[in-house]
Amino acid sequence: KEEKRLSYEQKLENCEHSVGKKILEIAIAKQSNLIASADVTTTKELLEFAEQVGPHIVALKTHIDIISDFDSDKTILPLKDLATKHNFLLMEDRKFGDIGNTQELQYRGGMYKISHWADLVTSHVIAGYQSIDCFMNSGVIAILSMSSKGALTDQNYRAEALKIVETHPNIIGCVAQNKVPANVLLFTPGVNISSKGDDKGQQYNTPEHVFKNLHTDFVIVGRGIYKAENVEKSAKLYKLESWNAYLKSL
Ligand code: BMP
Repeated sequence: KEEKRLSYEQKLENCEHSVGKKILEIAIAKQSNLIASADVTTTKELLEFAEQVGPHIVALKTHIDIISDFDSDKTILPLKDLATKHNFLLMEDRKFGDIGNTQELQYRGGMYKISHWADLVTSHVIAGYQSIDCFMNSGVIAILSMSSKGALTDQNYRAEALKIVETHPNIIGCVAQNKVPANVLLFTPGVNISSKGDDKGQQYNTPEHVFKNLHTDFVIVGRGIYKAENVEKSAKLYKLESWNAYLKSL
């Protein structure tokens, strides 16, 4: 018999990490399991986007190093204010992938000072269990597998990575395109309602597919929202479709 998926309420009971709890509480309060990916390249676009999608999301995912005019006062301070105003978390999709010492420098220092503002960070676990110890101020979402065609994250890699996901106290969940044990929070990118993929290897599934077949907890949507003619309307649509798909999968 198929393993039943757990509800956000059940996951909240089992969750020990404060940021893991927070994202689940926001999901329940806002009836949303949507993370919008803000893959825009200026501070102005980033803040406008956050203002428009803020009411509908649990987290805003950034690639902070693609912002051409990054400035911690002008970019991060207003972004944090918007996160407070609309009750969403900030998730920096840095995909760390180095030894612990280097990751610590990248996480705490440089111009982005990610540790000062990111509630969540993504990281590969390719450098082993201890490489994740440095992420003390954020919840870590580990990359288990990737959405692009030909990704090298095969079954053996995923099984080894999952052991780290299930035992490291800094890790709150993982990014994957496959089912994971019910106690692990699953974040799934590569979600789009109207497209099957792009010409750079990205592959898309629908919200319906990922909630039904993968028991995903949170969908991550980029171009489906930020490239839409009406950004707010599209965020609302993805929020509704994904929430309904979650309810159906219970
Ligand atoms: P889009 O929906 O426009 O394809 O964007 C997907 C976003 O999710 C991008 O920011 C990308 O970096 C990220 N992502 C992904 O697409 N696949 C993965 O396996 C992991 C990701 O973080």
